[in-house]
Amino acid sequence: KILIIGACGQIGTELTAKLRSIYGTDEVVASDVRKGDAEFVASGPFEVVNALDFNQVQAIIEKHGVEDVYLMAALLSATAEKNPAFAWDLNMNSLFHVLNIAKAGKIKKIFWPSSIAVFGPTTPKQNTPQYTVMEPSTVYGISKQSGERWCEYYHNIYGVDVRSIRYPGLISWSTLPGGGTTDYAVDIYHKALSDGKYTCFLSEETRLPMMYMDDAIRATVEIMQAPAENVKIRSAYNLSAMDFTPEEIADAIKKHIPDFTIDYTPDFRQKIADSWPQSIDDSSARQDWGWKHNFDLEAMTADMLEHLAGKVD
Ligand code: VAH
Repeated sequence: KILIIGACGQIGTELTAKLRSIYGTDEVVASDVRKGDAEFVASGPFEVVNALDFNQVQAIIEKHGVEDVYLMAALLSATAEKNPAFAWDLNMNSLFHVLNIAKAGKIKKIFWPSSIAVFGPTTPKQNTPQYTVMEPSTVYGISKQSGERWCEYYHNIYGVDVRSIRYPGLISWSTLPGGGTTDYAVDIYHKALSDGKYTCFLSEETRLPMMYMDDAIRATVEIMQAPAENVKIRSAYNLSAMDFTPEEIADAIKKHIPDFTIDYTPDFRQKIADSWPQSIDDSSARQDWGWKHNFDLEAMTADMLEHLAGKVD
């Protein structure tokens, strides 16, 4: 059995659907701190679980005979800056609970998401290597860097099989993002269809590593299905697909919606974006477990607009 904690989130929702399509609905228990949308909750086994409550998490794992846990609950970069203490508590202690339950032998495999937010202003910004200077300047980035250190420690010292990926900004049509700095790259498609224009909270030349959700979900499944001996890095793997600026994604949209216009009013999230890399070297993931991306900016834009065209109010 598989348990997804944080199943109602931007990644969790699509990850639940994908894992159920692979392993069968009844094999995948979705959980979140509160019930998500009724249709999703009714789509298969669902439990209300507070990721910060050790006993609740352990009880659900024992009740369902869970072997693999995907811990997707976290506060993302922008929200975490407004709530540092809670962000540290949720992002770190939820991880400790799952690592300790695995250390006790009650879980076989853990997936825990890291992020390019582990890199900071002193990190080389172009083609950022797997191993480099990492001085994250956001609460979220600090929690993800610390989490990576603990994942590697629990693997090396206690033999816990935990696997992790440094996700870039993720873009999906079926789920709205939750409080990230890269959320503009989702909002822009919705606004292009509903208003024909978009006011971007990052400046036009802000280049960031990005990935279509289809690719991110497939990478998550592939690293978890990889033979343990192939997962040589137990902190977290760099992962990449593309990088673009708000101006470049706007130009890609204009090819489908010629009258679309964009303007820029950078806010507090500009400082967060400026601390992150512009492009990522993910050669280790490609070498160790055969990672390769499918979607580039043009393919993502066509797929996003096609799916959203019928959906946007
Ligand atoms: C965020 N979407 O913006 C997340 C992600 C690299 C960005 O970690 O916080």
